[in-house]
Amino acid sequence: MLLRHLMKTTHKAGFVAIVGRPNVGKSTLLNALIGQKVAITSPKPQTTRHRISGIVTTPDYQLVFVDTPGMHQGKDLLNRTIDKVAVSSLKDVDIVLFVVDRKKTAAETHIMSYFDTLKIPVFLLINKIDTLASKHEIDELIVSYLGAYDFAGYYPISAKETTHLEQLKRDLIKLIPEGPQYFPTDMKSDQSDTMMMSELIREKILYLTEQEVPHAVAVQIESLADNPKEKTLDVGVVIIVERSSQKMILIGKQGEKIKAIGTAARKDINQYLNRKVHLTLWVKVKKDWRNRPQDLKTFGFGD
Ligand SMILES: Nc1nc2c(ncn2[C@@H]2O[C@H](COP(=O)(O)OP(=O)(O)OP(=O)(O)O)[C@@H](O)[C@H]2O)c(=O)[nH]1
Ligand SMILES: [Mg+2]
Repeated sequence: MLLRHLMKTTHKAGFVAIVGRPNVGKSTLLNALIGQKVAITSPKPQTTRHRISGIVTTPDYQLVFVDTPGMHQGKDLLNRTIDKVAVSSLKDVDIVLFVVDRKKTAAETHIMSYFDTLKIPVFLLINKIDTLASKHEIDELIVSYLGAYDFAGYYPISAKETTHLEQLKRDLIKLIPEGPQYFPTDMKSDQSDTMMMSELIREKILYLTEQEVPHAVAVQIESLADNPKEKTLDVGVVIIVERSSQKMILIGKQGEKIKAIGTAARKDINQYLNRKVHLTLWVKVKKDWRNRPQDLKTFGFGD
């Protein structure tokens, strides 16, 4: 009787890394698994730049999902620094989810080479199955990965439509070890409110600008102040770009672009913080910041 009671109360805890090429849907998957938006997503590659954990807590277990930047062997220092973040996330986790959205190519093979030294289960997740026409297409995709790595499981999913995610979660819970609850029950993410604010602003820039501009941007929250008179949180934001031509694009004709970015970001931040915010956006040029180690450090990149 006592033994049964003890067995029933055994608590499990595990860390699960989400890795893959840019734009395959890793952050969309993270949000779907957590059940709320903890990471920004966009149709443009290289959306995620930092490791972000999302946390699922129940009385019986805690699953910590670690979203990572898409791995893609980029050339500039920022991208190389970001790639290292993804690779280092493979250490210190219990399970890896390798997300793909197409048949195996050299890019996927390169990522799989990092799995060779791992002694933990790696699941292959075939995402975006809502865009595939038939089961036959899904099978063909899986077949292209057979023999490339000894995956612990194959999961056709749709992060966008949350297809087959419950099955995936159930299997993860089976594999994670016994362990304590590492994070408080109500904590959904390890990202601070300030970080999330700057990410939401960057998300709007990803949606509202084109070509190299979104990737040349860093967003920094410079000041936060309660405004009791207006009952708002006043937020001063600096958007850093690499060239004055990018600054002009970001501001737009008669400031239209920056205004649209501010309006869209304000709406999301209001909702996220559940309070009214007032954003003041400044655009500054910092030449070639993506290749300057000191600037990267200042903007919080690296491990
Ligand atoms: N149709 C469909 N689209 C999806 C699915 N999952 C993600 N997407 C879309 O794919 C795009 C990229 O999604 P993200 O979640 O930002 O991708 P990511 O892998 O985190 O990208 P990086 O952070 O750049 O590495 C977005 O437009 C998503 O809406 C899916 O299951 N089906
Ligand atoms: Mg992402």
